[in-house]
Amino acid sequence: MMTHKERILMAARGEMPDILPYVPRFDLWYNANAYADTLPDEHKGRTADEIARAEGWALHKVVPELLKVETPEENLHRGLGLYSLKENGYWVTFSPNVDIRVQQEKDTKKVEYHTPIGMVSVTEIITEEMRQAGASITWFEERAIKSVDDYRILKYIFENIEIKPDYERYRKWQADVGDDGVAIQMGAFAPSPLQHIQRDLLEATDFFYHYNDFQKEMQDLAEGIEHVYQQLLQVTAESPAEVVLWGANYDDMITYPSYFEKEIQPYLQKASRTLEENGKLMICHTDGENRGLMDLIRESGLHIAEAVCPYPMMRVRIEEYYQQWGDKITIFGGIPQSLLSEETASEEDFQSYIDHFFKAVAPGSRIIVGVADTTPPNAVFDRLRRLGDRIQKEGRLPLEAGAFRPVAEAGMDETAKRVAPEIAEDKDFKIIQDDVLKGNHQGIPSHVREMLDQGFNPNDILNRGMLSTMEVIGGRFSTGEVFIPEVLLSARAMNEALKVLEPYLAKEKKEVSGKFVIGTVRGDLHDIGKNMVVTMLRGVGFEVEDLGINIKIEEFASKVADLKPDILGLSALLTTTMPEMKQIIDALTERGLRDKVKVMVGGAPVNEKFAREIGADGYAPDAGASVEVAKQLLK
Ligand code: B1M
Repeated sequence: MMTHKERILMAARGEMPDILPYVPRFDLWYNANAYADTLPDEHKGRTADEIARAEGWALHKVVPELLKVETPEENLHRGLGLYSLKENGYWVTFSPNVDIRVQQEKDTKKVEYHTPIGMVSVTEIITEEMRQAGASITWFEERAIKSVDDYRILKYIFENIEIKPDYERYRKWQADVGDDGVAIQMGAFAPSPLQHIQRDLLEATDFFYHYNDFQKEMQDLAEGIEHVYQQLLQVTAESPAEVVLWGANYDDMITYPSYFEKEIQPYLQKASRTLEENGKLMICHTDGENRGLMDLIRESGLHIAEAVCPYPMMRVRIEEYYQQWGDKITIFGGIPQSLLSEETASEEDFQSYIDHFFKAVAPGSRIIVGVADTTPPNAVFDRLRRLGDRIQKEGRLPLEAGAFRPVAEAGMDETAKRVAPEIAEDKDFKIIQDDVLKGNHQGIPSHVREMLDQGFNPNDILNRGMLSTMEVIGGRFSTGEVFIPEVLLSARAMNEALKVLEPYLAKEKKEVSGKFVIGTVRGDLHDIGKNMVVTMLRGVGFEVEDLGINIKIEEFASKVADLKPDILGLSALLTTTMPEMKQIIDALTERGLRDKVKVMVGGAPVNEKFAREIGADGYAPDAGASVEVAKQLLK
C-alpha cells in the first residue's frame, strides 16, 4: 500500500500510482465552520489536518494559510508580496537602510518602509465578515504603489532585501506533514518580477494604466525585484523540498495571452529549468480562467498545475485539460468548488459530474484529484467524503472507465464562434475614434476642443466619435478580441474627453443621462470586473457612484434611498456571496424602494437564470454588455 506522499509524487512525475491521489483543499470551509462552531459533530474540536487524516485524505499543503503564523514577523511583509512562513524555508530580511514601522489596530495593520529616498506604506485589513466567510488572507486598503514616485523607493527597498535560508524550520514542517502529503515549499506567489508588481504592489485596475503609462519606471522596479527573485530561486532550488510553488493566479483576462507570453512565461521556464537541475518539480496555482492560456501554460515548464478549475465554473472542460496538458503537466484539482454546495449544484449534478470525471481522465496518469480552488463554507461536507469513497472504489489505476471522449461541439468555446464587431469609420470623427481606440487620453481633450471650435455638435462628437467606438471595444472584449487593458485605456480616454464635453452637453441633451450606484456585495472582495463596468458606464456618460467592495445590505439600501439612482448594480464573484444579491433586493422591497430603482447584477458565477430567479431587472455577462443592459433599463 502506497502512502499519500508516494502517490502524489508519482502522479507528479507522470508515473502511475496504485490509485488516484485524493487531496481535497478545505481551508475556507474549515475556517468558516470552526469560527461559527458548525463543524460536523464528529470533527468538532479537530484541526483541519486532523479532519483530513481522520477521513483518510491526503493533506493539501500547496497554498499556505497566510493568517496562521507563529510570529507576526512571518507575514509582516505581505504588502511587499513577500513572506517568511515555515512553508517558505527562508526569511526576508532588510538592510538597516530600511526602517520598518508598524501600526496595528484591531482589524487594521499599516506598515511603513522608511528609506533615505522616501517612504512607502501598505495597509491591510480583515473584517468580521471576512472572518465569518473563512478568509485565509487580508485585504489591502492601501497598496505599496500609489504614485509614480513610489517606483524608485520600492526599487531601493527591494535592492536592500536579503533572503536568508532557514531549512530547519521547513524540515520540521515537512516532518509534521510526513507521509500524509507533500509539503510544498512556497518559492514565490508571483512567477516573475513584473508579475510581482501586478499581483502584489499595485491596485488591480491601476496596474493596467501604469503598465501603459510608466513603462520605464516599472521596468526599473522589476530589475530591483529581480535582485530578490534570483535569491528566492537559488534558496528554493537548494532546499530539502521535493516540489516548489512558483506562481499563482493566472487568468486569461488579467494575465492576458500576450502579457503572459512576454512577462510570465520566460521566467516560469527559467525557474522550471533551475528547479529541475536541482531535482525538484515546479507547481503553479492555476486557479483562474485558462481558456486563452492553454498553449502558453503547456509550454511554460510547470510539472503540476494546481487548482485546475474546469467547466461548469470556468470555460475549459476537464477532458480538454486532460487532452491538452495530460501528457506533460500533472493536473491537480478538477473538481470545481461550485459542485460541492446545494445552492449551486444539485445532488444529480454532483453525481453526474463525478461519473463524467472518471471517464474524462482515463487512464488516470498525471491526475491528482482536488477541489478548485477550495471547498466553500456552505459545502455539503458529505460530498467530499463520497468523492473520497468513490476514488477508493473506482480510482484504481489505470482507470477502466472507458476510452477518452472527444470534446463535444457543445463544449467548445462559445466566444470563438461570435463575430467581433467592426468600427464604422466616420471620416469627420476619425481622429476622435482613433483616440478612443488607442486609448489616447492625453491627446483626446485637445482634439475635442478643436472640433468644438470648428463648430461640431457636442452630441455628435459624443455619439459618432466616442460612443460608437466604445461600443465596438466593448463588443470586441466580449468576443475575446481585445483584453482588459484596451478596454480600460479606451474608457479612460472617453472619460477625459467627457470632461471637456460636459459643459456643452449640459446645454444640449445628453444621449445617456442616468445615475448608477454600484458595489461588490458583502463578503466579496473582488473588484477588477466591477471597476471595468464602472469605467465603461462612466465612459458612456452615466453618473456612477462606486461604493467599493464588501458592501453591506443596509448600505446598498441607504444609498438607494439617499442618492435615488436609476440603477443599482451588484457584483459578486463568489458563489457563496451570490445570495447577498437576493437579500439586497428583498431589503429594497421591505424599505419600499424596489419600484424606485432598477437592479442589475453581474459577476463570473452569476447568470441570466439566477438574475431572473432573484428578481433582478437585468444581467450583464461582461463590461461591454453592462452598457447595453443599463441603457435598456433606462428605457
Ligand atoms: Co478569487 N476567486 N478568491 N481572488 N479570483 C475566483 C473568483 C475563483 C473563481 C477562482 C477559482 O476558484 N477558480 C474563486 C471563486 C469560486 C466561486 O465561488 N465561484 C475565487 C476564490 C475561491 C477566492 C478566495 C476565496 C480564495 C481564498 O481565499 N482561498 C478569495 C476570496 C476573497 C473574498 O472575496 N472574500 C479570493 C481572493 C482573490 C484575490 C484577492 C487574490 C483576487 C481579487 C483581486 C481583486 O479583485 N482586486 C482574486 C482573483 C483575481 C480571482 C480570479 C483569478 C479572477 C477574477 C477577475 O478579476 N477576473 C477568479 C477566477 C476567475 O473568475 N476567472 C477568482 C477578471 C474580471 C475582468 O472578470 O470579475 O468576472 P470578472 O468581471 C467581468 C464580468 O463578470 C462582468 O464584467 C466584468 C468585465 O467583463 N461583471 C459584471 C462583473 N461584475 C459585474 C456587475 C455587473 C455587470 C457585469 O452589473 C452590476
